[in-house]
Formats: sequence, C-alpha cells, structure tokens
Amino acid sequence: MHLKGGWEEVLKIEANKKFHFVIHSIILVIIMEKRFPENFYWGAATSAHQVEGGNRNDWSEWEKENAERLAREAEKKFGYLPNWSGIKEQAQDPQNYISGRACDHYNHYEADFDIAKSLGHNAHRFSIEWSRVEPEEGKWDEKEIEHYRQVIRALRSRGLEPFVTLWHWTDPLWIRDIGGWENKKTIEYFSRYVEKIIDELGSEIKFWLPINEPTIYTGHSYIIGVFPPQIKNYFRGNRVLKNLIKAHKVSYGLIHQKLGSGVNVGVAHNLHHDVPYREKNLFDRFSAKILDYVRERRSMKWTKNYEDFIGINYYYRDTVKFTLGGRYILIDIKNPNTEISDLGWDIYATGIYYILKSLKNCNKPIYITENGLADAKDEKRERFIKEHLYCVAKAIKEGVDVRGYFYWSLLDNFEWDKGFWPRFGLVEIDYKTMERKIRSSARVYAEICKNNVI
Ligand code: GBH
Repeated sequence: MHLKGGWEEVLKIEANKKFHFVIHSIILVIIMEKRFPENFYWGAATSAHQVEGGNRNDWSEWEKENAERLAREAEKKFGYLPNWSGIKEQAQDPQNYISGRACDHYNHYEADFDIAKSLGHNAHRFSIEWSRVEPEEGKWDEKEIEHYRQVIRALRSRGLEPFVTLWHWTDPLWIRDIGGWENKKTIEYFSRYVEKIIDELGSEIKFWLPINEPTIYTGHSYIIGVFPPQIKNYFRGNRVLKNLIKAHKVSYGLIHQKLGSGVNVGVAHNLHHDVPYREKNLFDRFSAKILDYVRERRSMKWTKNYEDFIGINYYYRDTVKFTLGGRYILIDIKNPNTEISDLGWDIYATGIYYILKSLKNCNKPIYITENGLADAKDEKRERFIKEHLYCVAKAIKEGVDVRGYFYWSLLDNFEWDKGFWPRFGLVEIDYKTMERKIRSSARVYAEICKNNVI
C-alpha cells in the first residue's frame, strides 16, 4: 500500500475505522435493543392438573383406563422423532401416562414461587381445579378454597401478580357423568362455581381467564378424539364449543357484575400461524385461511365483546396444503420442520409477530398467556425465548399493545396424553425425588425479565 503520509496516515485511517465501528455498533445496539413497556408482566404459566398432583377428575380416571394403550401406541406416534431412542423407554411405560403426584406442586407451591421470584418474574398464571373446589355437586370443599387463597397470597407476597384460569380442560367426575360440556346444564354448574370463586377469592384477583383454549379442547376431546371423552364428531364438537363460549360470556358478566370494572377478564386463545404450503397456489392459500378461521378466529369473533384483554397461546406454525383425503378432509399439514422441538413441533418465532400484527386493530391489551417448547436438553430454549420475545418487541414497537408474556411452563409437567416425557419447564423436575433444578435458559430469561429489555 502506498500512502502519502506513510504509516502515520495508515494509523489514522485505522483509528477512523475503529471509531466508525464503535459508532456503528452503538447505533446497532440502540436499534436492536428492544425495551418493553413499563409495568410489563413477566412470568410463566402452569395448569392445575398438569402440576398439582393428587387430582381426581375426568382426566385422572381416563388415564387409568388408557395408559396401557397410550404406551402401546407410542412408537407409532413418536417413533419418527429424531430423539426417539432417548424417549422410548419412558414413552412405552404405561406409568408415564398417569398424572399421579405430577410435580407435587400442590405441596411445593411456596418453594416454586420462590424460584419464580428469584428468576425475576413479576406475574404468574395458574389454574384452579374445579374438581377440588366442588368434588360433589353443590358441595364446596372449604379446605381447597383455602388452599387457593394461600396460593394467591403466596404469589402476592412475592410480588407476583396472579393470572387465574378457572377451567383448564379438566372436569369434576359428576360433570363428566352428566355428559360434560355437551350438556347445557354444565354451563349453569360452571357459573355457580365461578360465582363461588368470585365470592371467596374475588377481591384478591385482578386478571381472570375463565376458559383455556376452548377450540383446542373441543378439537382434541370431541373432533379428533384423542383427549377424554374421545368423541369424534364435528357436530357434537361444535355444540361443546358453543357451550364453552357461553360459559365464558356468563363468567365475564358475573365477574364484572360482582367486582366492577376494575378487573380484567379474557380468554386464552390458542393461535397457530397458518401459512400456505405453496405460496402462489390459490388452493393452499385458501386452505390456510379456512383452517385459521374454522380452527381459531371464528370463536375469537364470538368472544370479542366479552373480553377486556386478549390472551394468546402460541406454539408453532402450520404449513397448510390442499390435499384430497388430508388430515382435515381437504386440508393437510406439511411442515418443513427444519427446526423442531422434542415433540416435533415446527419452531417458528416470526409466527408470533404476524399473529400479534393481525390483532392490532382489536384495540385491546394483549397478553401472551403461553409460549414455549419441549426441550429436555435445554439446547434450544434460550434461543426460542429470545427470538419469540424479539418478535413480540417488534410488534410492540409497531403499535401492538402487548402487556405481558408467560412462558409455558414454570415447571416440567404432565403433558396430557403424552405424559411426562415432554419437558417444557424453565425448571427441571426430578419426578423421583421431586427435586427442582433451574435450567440455564431460565437464567437467561430472568435477565430479560429483570432488565425489561431484550
Ligand atoms: C397448550 O395448548 C395447553 O394450554 C397446555 O396445557 C399444554 O401443556 C401446552 O399447550 C403444550 O402442549 O403433537 O400433533 O398432537 C396448546 C395447543 C395442543 C397444540 C396440543 C398442540 C398437539 C399437537 N396444543 N397440540 S400434536
């Protein structure tokens, strides 16, 4: 290199470059740094049946009758997964399908909330188990109500705002026996339970989610028929969905009637991000739209005037292909699965951004009430959380009113018909000793929560 000023000049250029490099980096960090709104709620979610242990409800009875079958079918369902050899033993053991003691969270909640607090959380979503509160029709178990009062107080005393789900898929046995959610009477019974909770615990709860994912419950329990009571009938499913929506609306009315306008009631809606398999193919595009509508958006329209906020549970993208004889008659799901969780679910963070953007005009606060993945080795969780939060932050920056984020789940737990092998927790559970171990991704998430920035 020939320069007029010799080495002196070179050094100057280098210094200049360095200067530019530093300035560029600072600008980049400023652009990239995503600060969340003040008072943003950070936390994790659980549901009663999946963590408490010792429940007696429609699920616990179904588990006993179906554990052997589920163990037998495991290879057919999960044999294709790259980590099959790692999960095989557990997935083929009938014991895996019995919720039993679960995480014994019923007895460990204080220690578990200590962990949540130490991880920088300032909110926590959990559910109340109807079958505990009303084990027999019209008979309230005051001891159990007191238990949930203590749970709420344990959260409050640690600075964790409770977000309370009143029904996360499980029914008392007497409700099962009258035909569950197909029977209109269940709406009345549910309303009476909701009223009881309002009367007993209402003054301590500001955020209410009467019903979790009405469409997923309906689909799994009444249409595909893989959850109890395993009905495979679209029309019966539709009736169930309508009854659940009705139950939500009644709850919404009751909560506001008794507690005024200062409390917030919403639905936790599950949303997939449905995209066409062949982007230019009109049939695929139409199929994606139809699936999105029928599976989720239709019921969101029904609850639109009965929610103070929108709860979103987002897990993955579905790539939709128009196919004769596909999974949904004319529609099939063909995910690229370039990156998957332990359950084989397609990891796609940008989906949460598109979903949030699609809700921008709802003019309501949005809470991400669930988002997470099964990742036993904790290899993908850190990036999963960061990328999803980056997308949430981008949506906020573009005007979407998101006010909170709950990772699913605080603890490893009982993943319904798949049992215990999928591990969703920020905290690992040793199911033999009930020991809790904080995963390293949980500490990364903790930094985000504490600094309110990603
Ligand atoms: C949430 O539902 C539930 O609210 C929560 O209880 C649950 O633990 C969490 O998801 C994780 O699953 O593997 O093809 O059978 C989210 C909706 C329902 C989407 C189950 C995936 C299974 C698809 N999920 N569904 S498949």
